[in-house]
Amino acid sequence: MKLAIISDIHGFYSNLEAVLSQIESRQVDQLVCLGDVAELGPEPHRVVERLRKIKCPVINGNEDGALLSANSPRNYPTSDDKIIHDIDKWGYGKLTKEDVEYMKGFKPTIEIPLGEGKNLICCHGSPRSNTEKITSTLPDDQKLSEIVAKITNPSIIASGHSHLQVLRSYLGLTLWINPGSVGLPFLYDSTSDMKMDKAKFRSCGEYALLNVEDGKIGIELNQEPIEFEMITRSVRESGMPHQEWLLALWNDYKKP
Ligand SMILES: [Mn+2]
Repeated sequence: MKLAIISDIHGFYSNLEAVLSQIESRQVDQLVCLGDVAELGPEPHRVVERLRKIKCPVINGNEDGALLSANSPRNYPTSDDKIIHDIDKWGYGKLTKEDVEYMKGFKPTIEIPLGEGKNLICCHGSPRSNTEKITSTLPDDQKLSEIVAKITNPSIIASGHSHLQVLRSYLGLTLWINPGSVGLPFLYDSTSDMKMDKAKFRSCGEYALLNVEDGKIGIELNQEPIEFEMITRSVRESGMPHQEWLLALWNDYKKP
């Protein structure tokens, strides 16, 4: 059985297309998305429509909730928070009724049987919260075992949210995978809070492939290069607010 895991597309349709075409060439049996599909990027509707049409099961990410509630008032602790809210309101306005209904059906967790008693638990942050961040540098196995305490027999856990690829084992038994981010892969681990003024993104689309055969598990963490030009073009043609603010978050950005 071959599974593809994607996460954190954030409205970057050309990244999604590049990643999906790689995945298609690998003839996978199933695709799953760990959430944060449309918020912040230039093409929220096209991303949601694409996932909807291929009937991709999707986890409810924290930013999926933020996008769906974009018309509610928010506090702005920093000036970036106001900018992000402007973009969220614009993005929500681009979604169709069908998109919104589809997004409301996103699940907190999805469990996929892998055969021979093994299973894959998919979530956005952790199985208990879509804002809990599991990175490769999270220090202790104790914390991980507490996080999964209520889960019976986890073989593999896949989570997104940190936009950083992870493969780690804990207690010698269970594997934790993060496929990274399709639309906004971080250049480095900002282990404190994910503040946008510290963020830098790379021009690539990340995803994971999971191969399970005769009880053996193989995992690939992949990075598909994306032309920064293509990202720039999609942002500038979108009509979205705060375009230069957004593009300046890329490592490749040069002022026009
Ligand atoms: Mn995200």
